Amino acid sequence: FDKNDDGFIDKEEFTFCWNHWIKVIVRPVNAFLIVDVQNDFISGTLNISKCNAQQDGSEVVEPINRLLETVPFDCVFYSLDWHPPDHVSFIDNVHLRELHVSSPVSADKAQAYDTVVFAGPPPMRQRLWPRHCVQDTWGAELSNDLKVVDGAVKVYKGTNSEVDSYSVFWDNKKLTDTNLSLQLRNRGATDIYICGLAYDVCVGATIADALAIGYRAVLIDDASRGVDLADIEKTKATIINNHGVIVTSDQVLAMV
Ligand code: VGL
Ligand code: ZN
Repeated sequence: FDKNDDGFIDKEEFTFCWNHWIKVIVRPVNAFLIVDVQNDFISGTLNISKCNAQQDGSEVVEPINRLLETVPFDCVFYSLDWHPPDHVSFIDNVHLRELHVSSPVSADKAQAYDTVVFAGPPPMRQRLWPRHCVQDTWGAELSNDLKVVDGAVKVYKGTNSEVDSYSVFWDNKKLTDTNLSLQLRNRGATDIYICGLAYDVCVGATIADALAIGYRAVLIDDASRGVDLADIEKTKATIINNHGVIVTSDQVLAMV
């Protein structure tokens, strides 16, 4: 600071600098994470509208596009469920691996959406799904209607045949990090806005990890659709209990 004739710091200059720096210091760095808005979940083999909650996955596209066009997020991430053909979560692969004696269902009786226990070691609980989001297939592509902004980063998960990955941060056994946490750290992110498919599966697991890491995490309710109504309610309760925030896309738009 320049000193005045009386030897004191100029008050106007000090106030200007303080106001500038305090804004820099407390300014949030907002990341937008769009989870698994892929063809298979909307109209393909794991079409969530055929699941218990009967929600239409395509309905997330419009609010997400509106947010992308209106809100100046500091960084945007798109995650993709990206499985190899022999992935452990596919019902038609259940015979490829041995089940543990404690498995509630045998390989011969198992159907899509059942939970089994694979032998391991260690034993591993796994919900079985129809074959979906196989790498480099149409079903794994992002919805054609979804806006993809310049400079956005794509994060691929579920690429290890032997372990499923619901969270965009880590696989279900926390063996491997997807690189999302490093990318968020590099950008100095403080707040993460999360939405997409499926509310009670990958969106829920991702926001739980974001909160556990210590991010301020915000779930955009009307930009998410899920599989099971009871599980969606459990997901919301977990978010609230862990000091996350649930908002509508209109509330996010109103902040601009
Ligand atoms: C998902 C089931 C299986 C999801 C991924 O993206 O929510 N759900 N794989
Ligand atoms: Zn999957």
